[in-house]
Amino acid sequence: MATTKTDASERDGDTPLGPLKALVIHGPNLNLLGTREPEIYGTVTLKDIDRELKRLGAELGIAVTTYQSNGEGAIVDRIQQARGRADVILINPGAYTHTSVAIRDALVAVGLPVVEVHLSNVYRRERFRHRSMIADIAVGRIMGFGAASYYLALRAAREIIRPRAPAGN
Ligand code: CA2
Repeated sequence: MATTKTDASERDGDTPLGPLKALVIHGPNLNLLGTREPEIYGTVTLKDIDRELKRLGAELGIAVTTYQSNGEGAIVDRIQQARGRADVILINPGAYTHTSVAIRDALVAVGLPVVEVHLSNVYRRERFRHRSMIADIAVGRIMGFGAASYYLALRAAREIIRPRAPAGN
């Protein structure tokens, strides 16, 4: 008899599948969250955000891996490593959003759907923050909701990543 599956780790009828995989990348200075400039970036720490992303991911059937680096090259390396290992990339490239052709090129090369995330609404800030090097290659952008931008982005990711076919298909 057919059963109704509500567990997101068992999609497509009765075939058990592994959870979808999201890689969340935080760019430079985001390790300082919660310790400086709370009026712009809030009081939540990056550790808090990562913990909530993993908890929410478990609820949504998404295995969440998080990564933070202050280095452009390190971020490029991490994006390249995601090929075949992640289904979607959520990225807040921090200040590199506005400058980095290298991060853009890596995201294009890896070919995974990308959700661009920002804590602040960059359009309410200085003009140089209005330009994003990845806006046009992202599936979508979520900004302005503080830490909740990440959680909304994870929910958005759940909508855009197609279930993988069962092994052998
Ligand atoms: O709003 C965002 O998420 C940004 O990506 C944050 C970047 C900024 O350069 C972008 O224009 C918008 C800056 C991240 C710096 O994070 C800090 C956190 C606490 C204290 C100081 C910096």
